[in-house]
Amino acid sequence: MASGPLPPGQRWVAAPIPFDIGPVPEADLSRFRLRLFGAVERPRELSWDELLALPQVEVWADFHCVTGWSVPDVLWEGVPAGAIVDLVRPRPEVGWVVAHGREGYTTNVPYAHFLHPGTLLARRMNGAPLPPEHGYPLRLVVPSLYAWKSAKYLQALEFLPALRRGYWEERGYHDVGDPWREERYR
Ligand SMILES: Nc1nc2c(c(=O)[nH]1)N[C@H]1C(S)=C(S)[C@@H](COP(=O)(O)O)O[C@H]1N2
Ligand SMILES: [Mo]
Repeated sequence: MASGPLPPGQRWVAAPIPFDIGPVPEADLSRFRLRLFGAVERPRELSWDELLALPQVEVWADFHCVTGWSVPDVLWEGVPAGAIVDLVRPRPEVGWVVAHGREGYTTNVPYAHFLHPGTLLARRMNGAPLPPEHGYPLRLVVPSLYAWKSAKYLQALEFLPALRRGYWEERGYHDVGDPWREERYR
C-alpha cells in the first residue's frame, strides 16, 4: 500500500493526467467483448459477465508516466494477468503481448512483464469503476513499466512470438519501458 521510491527523473503528482491519442471511445457493457488471440492454445472472446467470473485481485501500485509525473498508491481492481494466461495457454514461443484499445491504440508489452504478479486487467481504480478518461470499462495495468504500456479501453490482447511495435513504440518509445532503467525512448 505504501508508495515505493521515485524512479530516476520522475516527480510525484496527486492524480494521473489523462493522456489520449484520440477521443474517449463510447462504452456499452452489454456489447463488451475482450478478444484473446494469437499464439495461444485456446483463443477466447469474453463477455463482461465472463470477465467478472474470473479471479479478481486488488493491486496497489505507483503509476509512472514517461513524461515525468508519477502517482503514488493507485488502487487497481480486476482480473490478474495470470488468470488470462491460465485461460488461453500461450504457446512456449510467446515473447510479447500487444494490447489493443478500442479507439485504435496499441502497445507492445514483454511477456515477462505481462507475467509479473502486479499486472492486471483493471475494471476499478481507487474504489470506483474506471472513469471514462482512464479507460472505462477495462484497461491493462502493467505497474512494472511506464504508463503508456497500460492500455486503456482494452478490447484485445494478442500474444506474439516476436516483437511487433505499438503506437508509441513505432514513434520511438522504448520497446520495454522499465522506469527503473529509464527506458523512455530508443
Ligand atoms: N487506449 C489508450 N490507452 C492509453 C493511451 C491512449 O492514448 N489510448 N495513452 C497511454 C499513455 S501515453 C499514458 S501516459 C497513459 C495515461 O493514463 P491516464 O490517461 O489514465 O492518465 O495511458 C496510456 N494508455
Ligand atoms: Mo504517455
